[in-house]
Amino acid sequence: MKISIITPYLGSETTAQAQAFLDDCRASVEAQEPIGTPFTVEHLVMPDDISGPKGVAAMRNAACRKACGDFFLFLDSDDYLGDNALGLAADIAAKHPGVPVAMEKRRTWYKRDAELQGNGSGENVSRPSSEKDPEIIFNPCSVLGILIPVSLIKDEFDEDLKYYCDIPYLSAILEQNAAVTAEGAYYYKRRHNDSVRYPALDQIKDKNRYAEFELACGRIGKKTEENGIMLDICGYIICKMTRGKHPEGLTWDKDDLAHVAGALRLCSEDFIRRNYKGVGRKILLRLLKGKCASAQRRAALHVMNRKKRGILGSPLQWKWNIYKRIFRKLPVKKELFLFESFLGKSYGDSCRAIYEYMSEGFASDRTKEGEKTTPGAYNGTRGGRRIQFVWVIDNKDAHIPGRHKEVKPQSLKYFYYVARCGAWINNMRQPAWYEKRDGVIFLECWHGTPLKKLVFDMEDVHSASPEYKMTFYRQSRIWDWLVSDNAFSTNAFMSAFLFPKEKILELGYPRNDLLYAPDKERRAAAVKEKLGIPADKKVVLYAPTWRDDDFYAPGQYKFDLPLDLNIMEELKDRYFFVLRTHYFIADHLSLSDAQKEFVTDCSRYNDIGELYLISDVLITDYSSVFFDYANLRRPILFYVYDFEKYRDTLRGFYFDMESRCPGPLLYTSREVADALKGIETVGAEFADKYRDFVNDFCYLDDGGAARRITEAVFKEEIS
Ligand code: C2G
Repeated sequence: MKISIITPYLGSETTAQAQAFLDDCRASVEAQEPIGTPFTVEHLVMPDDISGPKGVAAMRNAACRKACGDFFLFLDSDDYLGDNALGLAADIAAKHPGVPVAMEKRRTWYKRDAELQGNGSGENVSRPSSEKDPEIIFNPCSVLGILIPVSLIKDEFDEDLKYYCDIPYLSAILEQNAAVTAEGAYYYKRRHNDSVRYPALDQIKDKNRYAEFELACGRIGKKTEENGIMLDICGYIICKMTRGKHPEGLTWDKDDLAHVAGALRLCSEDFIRRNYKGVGRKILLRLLKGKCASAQRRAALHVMNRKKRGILGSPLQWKWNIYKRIFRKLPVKKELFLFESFLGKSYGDSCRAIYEYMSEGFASDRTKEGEKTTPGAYNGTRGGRRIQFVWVIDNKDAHIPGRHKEVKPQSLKYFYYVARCGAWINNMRQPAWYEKRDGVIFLECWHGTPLKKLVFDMEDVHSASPEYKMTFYRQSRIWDWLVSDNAFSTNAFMSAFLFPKEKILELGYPRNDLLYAPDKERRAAAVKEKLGIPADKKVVLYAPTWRDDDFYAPGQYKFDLPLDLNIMEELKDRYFFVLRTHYFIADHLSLSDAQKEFVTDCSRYNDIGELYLISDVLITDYSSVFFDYANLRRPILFYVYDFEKYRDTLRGFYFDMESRCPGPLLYTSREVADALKGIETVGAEFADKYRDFVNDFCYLDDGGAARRITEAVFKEEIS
């Protein structure tokens, strides 16, 4: 048996990601071995013309003309085969001569290694139905992953069809013989997480898509109901219409709906009643009778119910409605400055430093009332009105000084201030629904120099929101300014956020001003006392980052303390441990009474900057905390128990940790304890690397970043 595998490689697929996808595709073919029935394989990868792309159909036709196998198998360049897929399919084909053999299809976000080693997503989507997750859009009548005997192939692909050339092609084959399934033979259909630079065909916004769909469906033969084609078409329509919004980000209009209804022309009412029930049946029947608007209303109601919102909506949706219909109609208050740090979980980070720098200016107002002045601080009005400060905060330990208002995240007041503020100073992404109004300045401080790859530099996205590249892209387009701590971060932000250099303020991190404060010793002593840490103990701060693939829901990540406290206990005469989980971590650490004698949990502590001040040693992993901490020139240990997985699967790094980190990479709690015992030796051993590291990453921090940023952004604005 000779199998010709046909892979078009489109002209648009020029990105490194497309190449990586193709490498996976090729590797998956090379890994195929016969199980019982012997076979040979020719893999025909047909690159499209970059200067004048001809499209999938033309590339497939060109490859088919060259192919000399007895079977064709169409495999897209962004997909791959599971292990033994071909062997299993060939065995079935040998038992059923002249019959097409369909592999089971799985959709995945991940590359081959991750998927096949069990870190993937792999949902089976061989047959769509209204009950299935509507996010899974199935290609109707897809030729992919079907071992087709060449004797069944009559026509070429229609090169005028850009998206749906498979429909008439495959229906002509299946009309002769329905396919049998090769169970356990997987065809992995890979989802594209970068729809900005490398959209899959089903992510392309094209107003003509549904007209072509109708046209392609019009070319299928009469026996469509018997061989699964109509099931595919109907399933596809239900999936598309019950996605919640228009699947390609456009809006459903009358024409689209009429085309979708037109695609059902060869389908009978009886067929729909036999195969569908519930909402799927209702939508299809309405379309069949030409009641397109009614079908769409039914689909929208289904989406609303699925989200458990009901007709009236959730409380959050109500607030959002008031925001949209009332608050946003009120004029922008240019003098209203909104501050938010880590989603309102803390009064800290660069937003705090900028606020304190700005608000101290008002201390000079207070002199008139006999209070103390802070000289050199910022003072002002915007749009002729005195600046008002509002903090988004939900942390009982946050004691925000100065004249300001506080609002809780997601409260009605929050929506009010978000709608009306004239400046928003944030260190994370704003909500996806926020639309910036004229005259508003959005200052994005961000939250760290990146070691781990971010957004568009990440290959696969393993976190709870796999579509986060697109969302991030949309959100970051409204940022007027983005703060960067060093030239390295600037470059990373340009490639990771696709962000323009002109809008990046490479002026140091305001949050690190604290580490240069003249009274930092006094502040550290006060914090130590507040936390009840014995003054005679050295303090170790353990601050790891989060793991993308270990979550309950978006923004709610799991955490099992990897540091063995039984081993750390050996060091309790010398050290006191401060544990600090990342703000995404939902799990709470539980400490026994005995452990509380040498450990404290400061995960909810307001500002990690103050914890840097009190600690003598930092233990971290891949978190950006060490870039900031290095400003203190104190020892840093890297406890990287899952180094290879983090580097090769979860994220990847911007530089080689082994050669550039200013401290040792340690893999077990025992190694950490030993390093702590000999911390002086560590210091001496890493002195040169530490110096280079500080020169590369901390050279802008000097205690004056908040002033520089405030002046760069607001000097012209504020009088
Ligand atoms: N942080 C913290 N406690 C931790 C870890 C982090 O308070 N245990 C705070 C620090 O201010 C840190 C910031 O959160 O700088 C960002 O945390 P990261 O671990 O670096 O991870 P992430 O939030 O994914 O940010 O470009 C910055 C990062 O690399 C991405």
